[in-house]
Amino acid sequence: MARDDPPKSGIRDAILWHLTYTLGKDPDHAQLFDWRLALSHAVRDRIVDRWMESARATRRAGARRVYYLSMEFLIGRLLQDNIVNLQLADETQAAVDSFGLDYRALLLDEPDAALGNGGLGRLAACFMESLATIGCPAHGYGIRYEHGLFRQSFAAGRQVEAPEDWLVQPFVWQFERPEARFTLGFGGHVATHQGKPVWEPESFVQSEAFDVPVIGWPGNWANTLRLWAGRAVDPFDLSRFNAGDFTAAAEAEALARTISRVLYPQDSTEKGKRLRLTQEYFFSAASIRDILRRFEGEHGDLRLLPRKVAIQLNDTHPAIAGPELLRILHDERGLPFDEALDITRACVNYTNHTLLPEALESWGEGLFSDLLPRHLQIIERIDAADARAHPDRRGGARDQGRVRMGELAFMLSNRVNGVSALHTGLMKTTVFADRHRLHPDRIVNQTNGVTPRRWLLGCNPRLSRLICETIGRGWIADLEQLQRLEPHVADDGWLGRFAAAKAANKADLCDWTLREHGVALAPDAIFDVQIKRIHEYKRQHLNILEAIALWQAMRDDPGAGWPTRVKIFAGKAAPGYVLAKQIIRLINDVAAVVNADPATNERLQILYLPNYNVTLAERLIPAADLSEQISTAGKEASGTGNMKFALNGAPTIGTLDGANVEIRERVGAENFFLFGLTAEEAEARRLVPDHAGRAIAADPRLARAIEAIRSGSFSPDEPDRYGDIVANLTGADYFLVCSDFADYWRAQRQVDRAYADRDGWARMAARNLARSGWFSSDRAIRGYMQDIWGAQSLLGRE
Ligand code: CJB
Repeated sequence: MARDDPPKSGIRDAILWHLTYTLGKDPDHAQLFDWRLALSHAVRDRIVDRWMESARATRRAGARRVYYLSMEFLIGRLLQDNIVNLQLADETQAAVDSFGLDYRALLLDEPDAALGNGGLGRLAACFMESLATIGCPAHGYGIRYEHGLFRQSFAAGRQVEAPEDWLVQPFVWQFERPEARFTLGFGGHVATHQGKPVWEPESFVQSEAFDVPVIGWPGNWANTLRLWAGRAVDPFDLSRFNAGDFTAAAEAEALARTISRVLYPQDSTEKGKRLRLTQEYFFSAASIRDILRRFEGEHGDLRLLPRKVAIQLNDTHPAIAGPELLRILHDERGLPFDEALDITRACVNYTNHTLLPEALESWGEGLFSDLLPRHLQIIERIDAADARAHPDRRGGARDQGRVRMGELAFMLSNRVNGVSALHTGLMKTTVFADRHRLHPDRIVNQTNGVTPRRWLLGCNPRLSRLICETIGRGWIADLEQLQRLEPHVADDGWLGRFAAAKAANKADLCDWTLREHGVALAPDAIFDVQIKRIHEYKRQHLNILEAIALWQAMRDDPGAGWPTRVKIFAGKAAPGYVLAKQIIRLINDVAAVVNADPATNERLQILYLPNYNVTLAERLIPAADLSEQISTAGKEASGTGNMKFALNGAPTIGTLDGANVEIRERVGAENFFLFGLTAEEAEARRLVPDHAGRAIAADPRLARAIEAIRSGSFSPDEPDRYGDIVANLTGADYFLVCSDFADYWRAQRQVDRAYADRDGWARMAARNLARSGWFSSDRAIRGYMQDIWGAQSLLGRE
């Protein structure tokens, strides 16, 4: 090996080169870690030229750029994704094999970058990948959290949180950009100079940029994900150090770094914390400055901004970007306020991801003016202008001493979108009913999607191989081509291969649970999987109640021919969400009792896997038979896990909620196990006095399952451990667990019967795959490009 340029031709030589010259390791002594970093560098080298060429092409075309602002990018591991998208999988595997290393172990050595909580953050990651695949010039902007979402383990069934430390290892995919630093102000007051308001902040923080290239399939275009880290303006106070106060000398740096230290672990709930608002302003303001710097480097006239810039707010977390842009245009660039407002609104769009009232962000005006005094004044002016334009409006951005970020984002957006047809419809009739009346064209729908590169090609190689052998490779960039599988579903030979791929994936999962968790699963069982954040509206407790009832029924009638079932759960609860944590503990307690029961444990197993993350999802989804999507109708905005399961040939048992509605429409009602109240019926049911009591009285199975929990069958050492859950279920039961139980039980027994006919089941599963093409994030992104951003692909194949 010569110290020459790193070889570009063969990946094998490139790995050896980087091992020697980048890592400084002799192959004879290299650890898995060294090999993985060497491979990552070799792969990264193959992205960079494309990346630079994409940036050049964008500049040449003077094209409109899309800026996706998101507090969360749940990107997971990147090595395999990049290898797959560069079409290097076969060559890389051969090279790694030739070194006598385990390819999968090498890929799994990479830390899982959990810079997000759940669906919202994962959607942002899928969208970045699709933008690159389509060749839409785009930048993602987020925060480079030192600690991503906490690591979850269980102690006696209870969730225990530990800090996540992905950045302890070198993050090969990032490029530090010291030149793109911005100094951002906080606090202080607004002075008047020559009749004009001037914000005089009290303190300053710098934003430092780290760029991660995102390469699309099949390696023709790369965009940038720019993540901001907090840095002190003056990192070190030498005079304090010299005076002997060593800790204080580094205080400014510690404070600044706090901003990008941790991801807030709330999901679908907001905790009004000052640091959270600081994070939101920090990354929004840095991003707006970066956008303006780029624009002004290429164009002179700020009035051109809307033709060159489309900003997407992923939920309200970056909503302060609107007032910040307006502030800079008006206060710093001198545009009249109304013109600055029009330009801002022509650039900005907002995606709403939830209707749950507890998740709609608002900030006390006191905190707001403390941290962002000039922005509060600007919001007052926006609100006043809105009140003048719509004297009959019912509410503004400021209400009872609070700043409501949803209203603000709506007012400052050209388009506002929901994430499934049902959710968008409900936005128009509930949270944004008044706004929709005033602006009937502003709300549009863009049903979510998932990237098929990660969620089929990468995570399910067996099924992908079968698909490629059957219909070629066109589906990878055009997922609707999966329809071409449809005629093969009737072919027994093909169906057998399809079923064999699923069986092999299940066998892999069994090996893994045995190796990692010491749990032997029955490979022939129905793998019934519910993996997502733990939340009352997602109703993991409905699932475990059904498991209890099933266990009781099996004990009553052991000879009834019950099919074998493995119920798999995974998911984290927000650390402060007491009831969600109780649900986790209950599932673990029930699992301990049920799994130890010799009368039933050949037929029913319950497994709660700790530390759910992207990697675990990639492992579980290809091995699933049944997808649990059982939220209370009207509460799950879309769901995206539901799409991943269908795409991997796992039929859904679910309610008419979020994108389940559209999945059922597309895969066919006969290939979907529907149960439960509709959103409308759910609203009506809540008005029925004692609806839970009535449902319990009408269903002895439900009554008995609840009674088992209440009497301490699963917590004999502490019988009233689950008093809160029981009180909730038998009392208000806002999420209608009891009302939906009987129908859920019925649908589950329908699953039992359907699964007994293995060919019938395989056909159903294959039809889920063949009809899921529409749920690609490529389709979703094309929708945004056309209906919201007015953006074009620069790849010349659109
Ligand atoms: N969502 O993950 C989150 N976090 C929130 O704070 C609010 C919503 C989820 O966003 C996904 C992407 O749009 C949706 O599929 C999901 O239904 C929603 O809960």
